[in-house]
Order: sequence, then C-alpha cells, then structure tokens
Amino acid sequence: MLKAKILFVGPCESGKTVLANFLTESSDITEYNPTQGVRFESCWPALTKDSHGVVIVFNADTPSHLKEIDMWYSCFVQQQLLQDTQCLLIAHHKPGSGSDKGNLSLSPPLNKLKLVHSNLEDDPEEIRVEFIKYLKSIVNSVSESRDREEMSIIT
Ligand SMILES: Nc1nc2c(ncn2[C@@H]2O[C@H](COP(=O)(O)OP(=O)(O)O)[C@@H](O)[C@H]2O)c(=O)[nH]1
Ligand SMILES: [Mg+2]
Repeated sequence: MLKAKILFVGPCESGKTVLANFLTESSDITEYNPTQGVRFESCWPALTKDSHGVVIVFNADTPSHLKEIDMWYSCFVQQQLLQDTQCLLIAHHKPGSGSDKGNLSLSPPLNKLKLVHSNLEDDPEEIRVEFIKYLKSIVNSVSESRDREEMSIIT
C-alpha cells in the first residue's frame, strides 16, 4: 500500500476545502485530514514534513491571489526542496466568477508549473481528470524513490 501526502495550500477562501472534498470523493483517496488555516511560519515545518505534493489553489480573478501564490510556491515547494513536477496550480473559478481562462500570465518560475482551471459548475470532469493524472504522477514518483531506497540498501 503506497501512501502519498499531498497538501492543499493557497489564499483564504480560494476554494481549497470545496475542491479537496470534491476531489477526494471522486478519486481513490482514502484518507483526508482537513487542516484548519494555520498561522504562518511556525506551524509549517510540521505540516509540510514528508509531503510528496503541493496543490496551490487560487482565484485567477482576484489580483491579490496572483501576488500571494509566489509566496506559497516559495515556502511550500522551493523551501521544501520539492520538484516543480510535484506542484499543481489550480485556478479555481467559483460560481458566478466567470470562466475566463485567458490572459492568466504568471511570471517565472510559476509559469513553468502545471496549471489547470477548475469550474465545478460548468465542467467538474476537467479538474477531476487532471487531478487524477497529477495523483498518478506523484504516486509513481513515490514508488520510484522507494525502489531506489530499497536498491541502495541491497547494494
Ligand atoms: N457553490 C460553490 N461554492 C464555492 C465553490 N468554491 C468555493 N466556494 C465557496 O467559497 C467559499 C470559500 O471556499 P472554501 O473551499 O471554504 O475556501 P478555502 O478557505 O480555500 O478552504 C465557501 O463559502 C464555498 O462554499 C464552488 O466551486 N462552488
Ligand atoms: Mg478551507
């Protein structure tokens, strides 16, 4: 049984809880620990320990979110020494917020990350499929690194 730990982070009220609930119902995730908003910095090391993936949820139509995601990426991906492939950016569209997928130009290094849009009212299938793809890639990398670890013990 392989276990991968994936964190959902991002600005307040961006839709993390709604998305995590939806995605855990529609995938084979068996364990889901909702974490209340934590005060910055002090709690992070415990929270991020041993995580394999980081999903950053934000609202593309909220300008302050676009500035904030730099910080989430820096703290949860770069400082935890995760690879960019372990990070997924979700531009979440709440009902009534419009579904404009255009002109979302992120600056480096965020523009190298995988970016998907979610709109649970108009197209719930899209984010479900994309998230399962991401989950599979994380699980694969977990099993590969476990194999490597076993190899290094043998030799
Ligand atoms: N109906 C609906 N409400 C949403 C959706 N996404 C976010 N919301 C609402 O927006 C608010 C914030 O969402 P929440 O997931 O709690 O944000 P969080 O702070 O990032 O966990 C809540 O009142 C949600 O009900 C959505 O896709 N559909
Ligand atoms: Mg929440």
